[in-house]
Amino acid sequence: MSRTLAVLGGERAFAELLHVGRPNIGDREYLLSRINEALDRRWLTNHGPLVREFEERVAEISGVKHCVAMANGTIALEIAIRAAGLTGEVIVPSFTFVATAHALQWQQITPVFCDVDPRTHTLDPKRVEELITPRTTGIIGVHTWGRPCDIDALTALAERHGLTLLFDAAHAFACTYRRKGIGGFGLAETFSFHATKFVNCLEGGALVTNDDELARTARLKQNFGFVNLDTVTHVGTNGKMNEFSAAMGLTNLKNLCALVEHNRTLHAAYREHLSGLPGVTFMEYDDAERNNYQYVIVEIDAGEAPLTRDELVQVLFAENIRARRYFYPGCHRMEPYASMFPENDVLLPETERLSNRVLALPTGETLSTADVAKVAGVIRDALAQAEAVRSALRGSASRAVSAPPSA
Ligand code: T4K
Repeated sequence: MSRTLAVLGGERAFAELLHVGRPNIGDREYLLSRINEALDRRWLTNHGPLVREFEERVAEISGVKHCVAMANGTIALEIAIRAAGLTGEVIVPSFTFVATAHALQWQQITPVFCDVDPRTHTLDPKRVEELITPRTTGIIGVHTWGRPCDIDALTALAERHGLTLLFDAAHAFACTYRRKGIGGFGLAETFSFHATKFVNCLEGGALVTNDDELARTARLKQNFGFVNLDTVTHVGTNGKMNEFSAAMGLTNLKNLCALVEHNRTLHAAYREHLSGLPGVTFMEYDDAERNNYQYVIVEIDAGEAPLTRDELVQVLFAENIRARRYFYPGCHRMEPYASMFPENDVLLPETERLSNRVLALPTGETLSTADVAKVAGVIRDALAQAEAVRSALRGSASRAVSAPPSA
């Protein structure tokens, strides 16, 4: 029996806000005991024992030689870019979180935006090749939603043109590509362990690599360039992770299998409840690989679905379900890039299309399969009553409904 939607005057489906990216906390006793250890030691940052343990675990799970834990995913990317010696122009997708582009522009390197493959949402290698110029020094692929880029094609392309290949693996910790851990591809890869990621360090990130020299340089750059107490050999910054962050990360890692399994169960539940809806495409993961299932992504086709993605967002917000329009708009529509490259609106058709179709739904430790059934039920009901919903959104009721945020 369907309930009355909040936009049509019914009760909200959830009394409290349901977020995409609600932090996973895990075993609080364990977390507090690890924090207490650090307090007892009075060793709070600067490559302390908890950070070293976290680095070892991340390297082991990713199957790589080196992990340098960082203060966040953005600085991990900035340091990877700098340690790899990138300059001039670097090819990146526009369909990504803006940190990927900013990490370049912050260092006076021009991000050259490339379109994505509409099936995979990741860099289209054919389009990448068209953008290579004499100023190009590298390519940064993004394993969007934890689904790996076409790594083989990008690796071959980078080798053919003598370019450095890096991966922004912010979404892809604990995933594999051809059964090999994400982390070991390109010259280096970077993870984000932000509070909203399925393994979180409050704020945190990591650079992972099998390259000894890159790891050494990255570690120096992360710590002001100090090689010992008094000697500085590199321009550096402060990108260090602190001990409390590592304690949070270790707490999530202790629970890693259960976290992934829970995400997988919720993902499967969404798939079941959302199947067969007109104009709604559910993003699948390749079950032959290891995935973290941390994103539940649907695409709403404005031509086929009775409501647009943005109308659905308004319906969901009214129910206290904070579904997110990742990545809307594409980076090329954000400043300074929109002014730098006004022509990108027409040069990136797939990015434009995706950024108007994609919707991220809540998942993670704080949700149950019953919650998923409720969220999916709202989507089903809204699509089934599209005409009434649309006129409510247009009419007086819409004034009471929070509009989706503009970015
Ligand atoms: N590359 C890629 C591809 C990335 O996706 C990201 C980050 C990066 C690089 C950079 O990594 P970091 O430097 O961030 O480590 C969120 C995250 O802030 C961001 O880390 C993430 N990607 C991006 C995809 O999503 P916002 O601005 O959309 O959402 P935010 O942080 O406001 O949080 C989302 C929701 O989560 C909120 O509505 C409320 C809830 N929330 C958030 C926090 C922080 C909580 O319930 N508790 C919390 O503590 O960026």
